[in-house]
Amino acid sequence: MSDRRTFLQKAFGFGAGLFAAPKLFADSQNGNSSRIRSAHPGPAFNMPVVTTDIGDMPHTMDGNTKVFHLTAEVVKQQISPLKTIDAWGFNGSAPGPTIQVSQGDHVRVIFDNHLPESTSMHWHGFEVPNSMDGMPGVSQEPVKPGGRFVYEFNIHQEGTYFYHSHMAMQEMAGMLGAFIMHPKDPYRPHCDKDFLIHLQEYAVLPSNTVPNTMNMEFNWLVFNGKAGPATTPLIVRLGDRVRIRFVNLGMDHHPMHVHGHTFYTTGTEGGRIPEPAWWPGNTVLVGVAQARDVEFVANNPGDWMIHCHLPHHMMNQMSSNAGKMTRTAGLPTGGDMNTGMGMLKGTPGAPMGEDYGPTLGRGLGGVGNASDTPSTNGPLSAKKAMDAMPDMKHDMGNMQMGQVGQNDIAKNANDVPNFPQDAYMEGSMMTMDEAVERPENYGLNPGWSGFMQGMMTFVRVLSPEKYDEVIARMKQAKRPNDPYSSILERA
Ligand SMILES: [Cu+2]
Repeated sequence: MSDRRTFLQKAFGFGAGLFAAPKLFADSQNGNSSRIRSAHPGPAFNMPVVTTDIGDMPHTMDGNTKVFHLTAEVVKQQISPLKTIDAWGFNGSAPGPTIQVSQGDHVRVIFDNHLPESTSMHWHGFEVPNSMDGMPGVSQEPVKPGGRFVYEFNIHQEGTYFYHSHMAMQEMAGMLGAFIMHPKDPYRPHCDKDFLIHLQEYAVLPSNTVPNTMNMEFNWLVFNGKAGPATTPLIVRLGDRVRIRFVNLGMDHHPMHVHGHTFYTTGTEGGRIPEPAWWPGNTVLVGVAQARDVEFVANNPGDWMIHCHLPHHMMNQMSSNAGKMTRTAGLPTGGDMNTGMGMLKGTPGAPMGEDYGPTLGRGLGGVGNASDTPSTNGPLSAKKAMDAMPDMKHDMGNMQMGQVGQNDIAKNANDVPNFPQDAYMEGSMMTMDEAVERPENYGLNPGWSGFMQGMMTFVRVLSPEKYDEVIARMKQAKRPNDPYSSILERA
C-alpha cells in the first residue's frame, strides 16, 4: 500500500490527506474501526500459521523446489489424558503436520506408505495437473504398502487448503492435514496471530483404542487431535488482530462459535474473500470438506471459549441415555456403550429394556472409565476408580453424583424428571487441571478443566503483562517442535 501511495503521490502530486478519506470510509462502513485494525499495526507480512498440538512439517530445498517428506503410518494419538487411540495419520500424528508454502513456490512431496493397505494423497482444492490429484485407480495407481509416490506441482493459489487420503475410511481414521498457501501479496489488514484448528470426530468404544470408522455415533470430538480440556488454548495479546482457520474433514458440519468478539469471515477453502464480501458473525458453519477463515481484533480481555456449538460435540465419551434410570439403587452392572450405541444382542432388543435399562451407556464398569484405565466386569469402587485416575482431581464434596456428594445437587434431585442430564459428562467431578497442565493454561481459573469437553478450547486475550508472562513460560518449556515456535521466536 505504502509503495502504491508513494507512487501515486509522485505521479499525481496527491497530498497524504486525500488518502486518509477512503480509510475512514472503510472503517465507518464496518461499524467500528477497533474491530478492524490491530492495536499494533505494522507492515503487512505473512505470519506463519500456528497449528496448536500438531505443528509444522519441515522441508528441505532442492534448488528452487521445496521438498517435504510425508509418511502415512499408524500413530498413537493421545486425545485426552486417559485416552490414547490407534489412529492412522502422517509423520507421527493425526492430523498430520501442517505444510506451509508460498504462492509461486514449486513443491515436491515424497510420499511413503507405511500402512498395511494401499492409499494415495489427495490435494484438496489444488489446481494441479490431473496426474497429481491423488485419486487412486483414476488419476494414479494406488500407492501399495511399502510403496512411494512423488507428487510435484506449482503453487499458484493462496489460502487454507488441506491434504487427505481419498479412501473415506482412512480419512475417518485420521489421514488428513493442513496445507497453507501464503499469498504473494500479504493479506490486509495484517494479522498478528494466525491459527489453524482441525475439526475431527472419532467413534471409539470404551476400553477400545481403535476408531470405528463406520460408526455414525461419534463420542470423541477433537480440535487438532485433542479433546477438551487437553486442547491447547490460543494465546494472543490484547489488541492483536487474530485469524483462525477452521478446517473440517469429518462426517458432520460444525458451527464454530467464538465468545466475546465479533469476527469477519474472510476466507474459504477456495482462498481469500474480497473485503467487501466479508460477513460478520460470532458463529460460522464449517461444512464437511470446507475451510473458513475468520478474523477479529482481540480487544476484549479474558479467557474466551472457542467451541463447536452442537451440544453433542461439547462432550467426551457421550452415551445414549440420561435420567432417573441411572440413579436407582442396585444397578445391574457391566452394561457398556457397545450396548448403549445400539449394538444390542438378544432380547429385549430395545435400549430401554429392563435387562439393559439402568446400565445403558453409563455403566462402563466404573466411574469415568477409559481405555487406559484398569477395568473389571463389575463396578469399580469409587476408591478404585479414583486410584486408577491419579491425575484427576477428585473433590468428593463437589461430585455431582448424588450417591457421593451433595454439594452440587438439590436434595430432591432424584425426584426431578430428566435428572441427571450430565452425570459423568460435566462438572467438577472430572476436573483435571493438573493432568493437562501446560504453560498456555497458566493462570486459568482453578477447576476450569471440569467444564471443558470435546470441541472446546480458549482464545486467551491477555493483557501485555500476562501475555509476556505466559510467553516466557512457553519459551522456558523448550518443547521440541513447539507448534508455537514461530511466535516464540518473535516474542
Ligand atoms: Cu460440531
